[in-house]
Amino acid sequence: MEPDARAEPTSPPPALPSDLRGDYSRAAADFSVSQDWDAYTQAEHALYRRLHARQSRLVPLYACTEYNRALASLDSSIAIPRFEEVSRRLRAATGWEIVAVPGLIPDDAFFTHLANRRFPVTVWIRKPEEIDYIVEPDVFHDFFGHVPLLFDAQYADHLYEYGKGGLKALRLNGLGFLARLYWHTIEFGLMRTPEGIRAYGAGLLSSGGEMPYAIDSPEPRRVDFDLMTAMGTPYRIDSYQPAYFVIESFEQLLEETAPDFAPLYAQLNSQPA
Ligand code: HBI
Ligand code: FE
Repeated sequence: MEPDARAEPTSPPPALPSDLRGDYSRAAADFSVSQDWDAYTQAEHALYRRLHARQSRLVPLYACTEYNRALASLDSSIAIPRFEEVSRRLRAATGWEIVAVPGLIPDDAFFTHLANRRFPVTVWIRKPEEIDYIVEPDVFHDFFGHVPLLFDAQYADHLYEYGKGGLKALRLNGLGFLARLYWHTIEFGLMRTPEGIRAYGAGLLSSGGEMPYAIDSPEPRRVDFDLMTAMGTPYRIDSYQPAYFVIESFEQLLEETAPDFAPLYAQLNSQPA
């Protein structure tokens, strides 16, 4: 018997980890904060420039054309970007904007922002000793990894639909499956292009090591994107992925994630863990 789709989720969405490093004390109810751009130090801008220069050498070789085209139009290499300035251009391009946040925010707040075409971007930047790896998303991961593709209409539309789907998933106990979909696409997705396999996932685009690894190494599996397989595949948060999902285009991603996910959640929830 199909579980009642209206059934309350067995457990509330996981609360935020307790030891987050951002300052949540000044956050509004929707977890937005002011970016306070003048508070960034020269050292922080210099670290941002260092990260931007490192990835700017890699993305022409490893990132998809849509990303490189959008990044080229953002003169964001010389300092931590002013979110409001980028939002003005983003609104004109795809109707999206940046919302400054203190770091990871609860799922319902996160999805509500996406469902209103607002992308949460963390305001703080990592420490120099974290240049190669950081657990929580910082301003470099969020801005360099996620923001440029918001200028691509099909990618932006997918993320908007994803946000609305997320709000529904919270009610249908499908959050874990949707988080996997996000992880295997928006964070670590690959795309097949005429020039070969290229990265579009933010976790790859902002990483010095994993982007070349995901594309060049014989180690990981690279599997054609399939919605149910992606939602059924757990992801690793503290190591490179053992498998990466490959889409043909953002159009395919938009089309494949258009259907109502409720029956898929029911099917996935009824599968052995
Ligand atoms: N919060 N700021 C921020 N950024 C994220 O990517 C994020 C989040 N909260 C929840 C979350 N991602 C995931 O749970 C969803 O992608 C499923
Ligand atoms: Fe991210």
